Formats: sequence, C-alpha cells, structure tokens
Amino acid sequence: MAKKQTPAAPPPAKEQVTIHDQTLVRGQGGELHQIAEGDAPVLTTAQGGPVADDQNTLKYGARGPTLIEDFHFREKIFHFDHERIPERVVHARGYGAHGYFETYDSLAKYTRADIFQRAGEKTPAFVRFSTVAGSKGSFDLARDVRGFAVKLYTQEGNWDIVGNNIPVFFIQDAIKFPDIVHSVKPEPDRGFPQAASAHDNFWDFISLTPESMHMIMWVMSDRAIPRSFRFMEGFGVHTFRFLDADDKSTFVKFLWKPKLGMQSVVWNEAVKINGADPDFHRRDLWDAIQAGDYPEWELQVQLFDQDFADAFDFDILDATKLIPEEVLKPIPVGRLVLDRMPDNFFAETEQVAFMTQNVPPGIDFSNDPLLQGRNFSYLDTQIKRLGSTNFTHIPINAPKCPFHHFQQDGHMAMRNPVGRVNYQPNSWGEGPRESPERGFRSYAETVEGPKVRLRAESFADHYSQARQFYGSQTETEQRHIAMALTFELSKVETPVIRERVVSHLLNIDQTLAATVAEKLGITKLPKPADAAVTPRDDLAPSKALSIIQNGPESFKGRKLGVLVSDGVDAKLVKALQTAIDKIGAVMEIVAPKVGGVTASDGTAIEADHMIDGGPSVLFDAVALLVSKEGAALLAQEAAARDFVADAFAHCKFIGHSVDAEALLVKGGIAGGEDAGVIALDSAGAATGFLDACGKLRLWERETRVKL
Ligand code: HDE
Repeated sequence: MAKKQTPAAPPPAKEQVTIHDQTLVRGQGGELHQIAEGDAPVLTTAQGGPVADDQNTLKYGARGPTLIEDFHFREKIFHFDHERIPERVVHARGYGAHGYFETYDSLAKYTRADIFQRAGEKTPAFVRFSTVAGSKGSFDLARDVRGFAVKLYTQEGNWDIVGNNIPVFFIQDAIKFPDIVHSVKPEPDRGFPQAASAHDNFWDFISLTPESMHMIMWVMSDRAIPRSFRFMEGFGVHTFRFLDADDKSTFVKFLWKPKLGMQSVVWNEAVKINGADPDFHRRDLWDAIQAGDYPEWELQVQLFDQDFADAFDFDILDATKLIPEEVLKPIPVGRLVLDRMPDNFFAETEQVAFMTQNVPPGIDFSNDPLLQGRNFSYLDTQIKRLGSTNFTHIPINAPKCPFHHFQQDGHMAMRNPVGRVNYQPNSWGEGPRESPERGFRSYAETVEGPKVRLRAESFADHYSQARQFYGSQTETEQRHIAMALTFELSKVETPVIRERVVSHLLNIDQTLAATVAEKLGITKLPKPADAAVTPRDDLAPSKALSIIQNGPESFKGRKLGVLVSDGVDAKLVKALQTAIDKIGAVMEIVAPKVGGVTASDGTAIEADHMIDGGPSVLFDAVALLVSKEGAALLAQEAAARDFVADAFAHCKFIGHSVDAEALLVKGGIAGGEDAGVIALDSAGAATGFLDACGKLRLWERETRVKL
C-alpha cells in the first residue's frame, strides 16, 4: 500500500515590511519580495504566464529534491545560461550613443548620396567607440587605437563609416589582419597580458612588419591614451569614392573633428585611472549626455581627383599613409551630435552591427586592399556574433527608410513577406522592383592585369610618413613617444626583438632611436633596418598631426576636482562653481567623507567623492580649498598627499587656498611652485585660475617632475 503523503503545511501568514516607502512581503526564508498590488504589472514567464512565487523552486517537501516539472525555474535558468553572445573578436569593449548628423550644404556636385543633397537635413545616427585589443570587461585607458564607428540611417539605407581615431593602419593587406590581431591579444599559452601591446608577441610581429612603422608612431603617441571619446578625432582611414548623378568619381577621405578640441592623458595617469575608474571613458560620455552637454564632431572631407592621386607622394590606396591636411585642405560638410544614450546597452551597443560594405548610392569603395578585405569580414562576423542572418531585424540594425526585399525565413525571422509573392520577376504585378536610376551603382572602373599575389611597389615606402609624423610633434609629444616605446619594449623579454625595433626607429629619427636604446640599456646601436625605399626627409611637418598644437585653449567640457575640508571658505567654493558654470565645465567636490563638510559660514557642502574614491587623475585640474586645520589633517592622509602629488606630476593646474600650505608641503610641491600652481586668495581669483586651466596642462613642468 502506498505510503500516505503528508500534506504540505499551509503557507505562513505573510508579514509586510515597509522600506523606503515600498511595501515588501517577508517570505518563508526571511527574504523580502514584491507582490503585485494596484496597477503594478504581474511578473510572468516569457510565455506570458503569471508567476506566483519567484523566490522558491518547486520541491518535493520543504527539504526535498527539486522537481523537473518547475517550468518557470527551468525557463528562467535556461535563458540566463544563454545570456552571453560572442564578444567582438576585436573592438570588444565599446560604448555607444544615439544622435544625429546634420548636413551643412548640398554636395550634389560631388555625390548623389541622399544624405548630402539638402542643407540642414538631419539623419539619425548611432556611434560606437571602442578599444581594439581588450576583452569586453577590460579597462578604458589601455594604450590602444580607439574605434570610431558611425551608423547613419539615411533615406537610402544605412551608411556605416567604421573608422578609428588614428588615420592610418598597421598593415596594408587584409590577409595580415588575423596575424596582427593574434599578436596583440593575450599570448595563447599564458592567457595574458590583457588589453596591452607591451609584450613579446606584439613587438615581434611589429618588428618583422616594417609597414606598421607609421602606425606605431601614432600608437606610441598620446593619441592612444585619449582623455575621453569627446576629445578625439575620427577617421574613415581608407580612400573612398563619391559618385555624382552621372557616376563621375571624386576620391574622398572622411575626418571627424571634435568640437571641444583634442586632449589626451599621460601614461602614468592612464595606469592610475584604470584602477580608480575602469569605466572612465564610458562614464564621461554618459555624464556629458545626461547633463545635456552633447558631444559634437564636424565631418570634414578631403576631396581629390585622379590627377591629384597620380601626383601625390604615396599611393592613395595604401592605408598606412595619410594625406596631410596642409597638402589637401579638408572641407567641413556636416556635424554629428550625440544626444541620447541607448535604453539598453545589450540591445543596442552590443548588438549593433557595423559593416564597411554598408554604403548608400553615391558612395563607393576604392581598391584599397584593406578595405576590400574588410568588406568581406564585417558581414561574416555578424553571423558568428549575432547568430542569425536576420541580424538586420534587430531594431538598432534595421534601416529607418522604407525597405522591401524577398529575403525570408532563417533563425529568429521577425519579418517575412506577406502574401504569395516572394520572388521576382513575377506575373502577379506585386512586390519591389529594381531601379537602375535610384539603385546603387558601382564605379565602372577599368581594371586589368594578371591574377597575382603581389604588393604594389607604390606601397613600399614604410618610413617617410612615420618620420613626418614624429617631426610634426612638439618636444613634449616627442618625449611621450620615446617614453611609450621605452615602456612597451621594457616589457619585451627577448633582447633581439627590442633591438629590431630600434633598428626601425633609426630609419625614423636618430635621436628617438638613441634615446630609446639608451633607456633600454642597449649600449651598441644596431644597424638601421633595410629599407625598401630610402626614407625621405623632405616632407614638411604637418601641424594638424599634433594634439598640443591644436589645443582648445579652453576648459569648456572639462572637469575640476575640488578637495575641501571642514572650515572651507564657502565664498570661494561658490565663486569657483559660478566661474565653472559660465564656461560650461563641471566641478566635483572631493572630501574626507562622502557626507561632505561644513563650510566656514556653517553651510553644508555635499561631496561627490571621498578622497579614496576621487583621486586627482579623474580630473583635468584641481583646487585645494582647505582650512588651516583641514590642511594639517589631510596632510597626514596618503590619499590626500597622492591627490596633490599626482596632479602636480601630471602637469595639471592646481588652485589652492592660502591655508593649503601644509598640504602643498606634504604633496611635495612647496618650493617647486610654478605658473600652474595658483593661489586663490580671493573669490575674484577663480576666473583667472580657470583661464589658466584652459591650457589644460603646464607641459613645461614635465621635465622637472621627471615622470
Ligand atoms: Fe575592423 N573589424 N577590421 N578595422 N573594426 C571589426 O567587426 C577587420 C580595421 C573597426 O563598434 C570586426 O563587427 C579586418 C580598420 C571598428 O562594432 C571584424 C580588418 C579599421 C570596429 C573586423 C580590419 C577598423 C571593427 C569585429 C583588416 C579602421 C568596431 C566585430 C582589413 C578604419 C565596430 C565586428 C563596432 C570591428 C575586421 C581593420 C575599424 C572582425 C578584416 C583599418 C571601429 O569584422
């Protein structure tokens, strides 16, 4: 006879608890949960079934095994187990935002692309910034190229400009892409380093690939450690074509210029930011957009014809070369404004699929072998990452113009043709038709030649533009390049690789090579690397290549960190805040406690950070507004001393109350004051201080602090 089952005990009376105005119910295990009341929606399964208990699995008795019959539990866990999709193989860590592109004037003379026909036209846009080497969860301040991918939802289909913040690339032919990427990723046997090029494999590949030398100069420059996405340029890199209504071709290169000017951090700062706020760049974009301070870039184009291309010093199909702005002046054609964060990071930023082959009628490719290879890669990678040919059904990837085609079925198909017709031509007089006038037409370029695996001879000069880039930098920027090379190569364990890199540097700049060699302890300089083409030294320096020479001379859009203590002069804090608001910058208060301090007049000042959580590396300039007692107390705290010492070492402008002396002494500044250390002896001094901050950094200090 079957044993009689004990009936389950009736559920205990539900105890109600009120926390922060919310009524919660205490469950059997003491846990608190929400029960639908009034208008609150009822929790359901993905199939829409209402859920009674989301806290406990269905069990045989209170302490018995879990029953497989619990479909709600199984559905919930099944879905969770499948939450991850493959991260991008490159550019995995990224951050996106919505906005719009506004066309300045009609470019009908050059292109029939609809987006460029009408002055003032606004086209919706989505932009994703990224690093290249690191995984999705890596830190923002890696020394790396930044992706700058723009999707423009035009009236004639999506146009993606999948660019970088550097106008050239490491390699000339797409077939080398897996090699360069493998070399920079964590080494396969040990699985490190993460998001770093400072290791043997990368520099081994680079030292064996002279075509990478121009790009290496850029990646070792401050361009690879930008202060934020808002302060970097973007480039389409390759040469493209504009085609007018008669299919006449004009070559075009695309450049994005940040309205707030360019700015980078120094390496020691980058290292510390990565610890203090690994999300530094994404937080910056989030904060700016939330505050209504919408980041903006101007789109500029370099336009040229075949005669210019034939006469230019380098091959315009070679992505390791650029056309200096002084040689071919860029023309402003529109502006890009980012004004809205995605509603959901995964749905939009993660699932967005950029593809170089997304071009509207009126824009076409050149034969750049890198671009040609990319046109295959981007479609292919979306299948792997998003898992279905129907990735264009995901809202972020769908066109925003009318579209009609007969592609159907497949995994996760959201839209299928309605009715009988799913092919053409058909006899039913239904469905879309081709349009020779409106449709995409390729430039009818005459191409002939043998089928070969050859690199054009016109691609052979690997050093001249590297030399031009280096020669176009200020002394400070050149010093940073030498420091970056030294740091990176100091992590390379194999001496012959270090020497090989120096042998390439000798073809770029003797002093640079000698400095790096000396710092690495290479006593005998190697022979310069064999160069297929003798490096030129007649290319004029280009000011546009330098960050510092293009400075904004304004603190607008930047952030001031103000370290305060009890007894702080309230008038001074207010004066700084007023001056900051006036120029459109941001001020954040750092205090011993996040609860804030009591000012001299008894008012409470709330803090944005406690000192440990708000080191000076998070700010563009700092002010030390402390009372005498406060200074003495803070001088005993390591975090406060670092706050001061780092700001000084990173060449930042430092404003201070007259009573801050004790802190300046312990921060190692006293006696070393320079034009960047400014006493705020009256409320009126705030404006002068912020004017000085417009220079962003006092680089003259750098050789003294010997960072
Ligand atoms: Fe990419 N690249 N790439 N790349 N790339 C990808 O596409 C590839 C190159 C760039 O925010 C992948 O969707 C090849 C140059 C950006 O989603 C992949 C070659 C430039 C992004 C791919 C290059 C870029 C990618 C990985 C050599 C600057 C991120 C995931 C011929 C002009 C877009 C994906 C985003 C992403 C292939 C070289 C920019 C694998 C084969 C040069 C900004 O398809």
